[in-house]
Amino acid sequence: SLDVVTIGETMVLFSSSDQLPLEYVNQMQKQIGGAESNVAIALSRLGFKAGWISKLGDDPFGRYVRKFIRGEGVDTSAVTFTNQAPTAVYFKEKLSAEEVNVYYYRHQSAASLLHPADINENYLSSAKFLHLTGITPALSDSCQETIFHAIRQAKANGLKIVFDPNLRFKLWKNKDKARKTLMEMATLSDYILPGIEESYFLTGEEDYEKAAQTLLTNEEQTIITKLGAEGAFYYSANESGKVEGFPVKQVVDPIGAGDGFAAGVISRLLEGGSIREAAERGNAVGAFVVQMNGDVEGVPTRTQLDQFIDSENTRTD
Ligand code: KDG
Repeated sequence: SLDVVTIGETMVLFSSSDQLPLEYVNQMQKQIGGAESNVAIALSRLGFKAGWISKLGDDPFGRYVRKFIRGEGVDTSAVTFTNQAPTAVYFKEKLSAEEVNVYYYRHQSAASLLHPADINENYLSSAKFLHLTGITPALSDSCQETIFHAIRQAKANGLKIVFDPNLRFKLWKNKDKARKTLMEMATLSDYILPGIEESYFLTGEEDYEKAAQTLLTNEEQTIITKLGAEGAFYYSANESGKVEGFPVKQVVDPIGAGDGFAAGVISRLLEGGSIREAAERGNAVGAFVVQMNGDVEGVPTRTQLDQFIDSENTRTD
């Protein structure tokens, strides 16, 4: 049985250690990136059992992606391969530590062929949480159907749904469609983890507390809004509050921080922690991720995380 199941596309990622416009970069390194597998890998490093559902091309990149994710201890038994489409690739352009652009080569990729039949109900129902992001429904119509199908199965089997809007304008044909689809997913979710700008986009508000109130559409839900270095704001029918961010020595690569945050939140909820503790854990994991190159390389192990939190709690300066 699993603690968490997640569904989404993972791409091979090429990036350069040089801070240069991509057109002048000559050497690149090969890594992987995919919001949902980033979360699964992070949960696995923190000691939980995560399963990742996806489709990969029957090609060297597909095999590389599966090997990497499986090597991190994530269950990949529900991943399928197709020879109808290739594994997606993406390129990261780093102009400065904070200014990072991404270029996708993922249109009609293998994962865009994900279909409701790729979700095995027995597999899904063995987990306690289903983690989803707003990236997957933007990939294709069949991906969107797959996500809503999974949501129905999760609800029928008593799983809690954690939703990260992960708004990617490059993938959506228009903003109204993006807003409508992401709001529909939010309404069906138990935990919604928007970034501050995403919460504004979805609700039309310009204040994160008001935006969180608007995102809450039923009494059972919890909103945790990521405020970057400022920490996080949590809001539910019974409680609300703000937690401080952890100090970060140097931001090296911000991509993947939100996924680390989601994994931190879910890990604490799995331990029976409070919403406030979950938000704190999310911040701690996010702080690790931004201090290392790569989308997932910076995620701490359980031991590293515990040491970091202990040292923060005993800090006297
Ligand atoms: O959250 C980080 C992800 O955005 C990154 O790993 C790649 O999944 C990705 C995407 O679609 O941008």
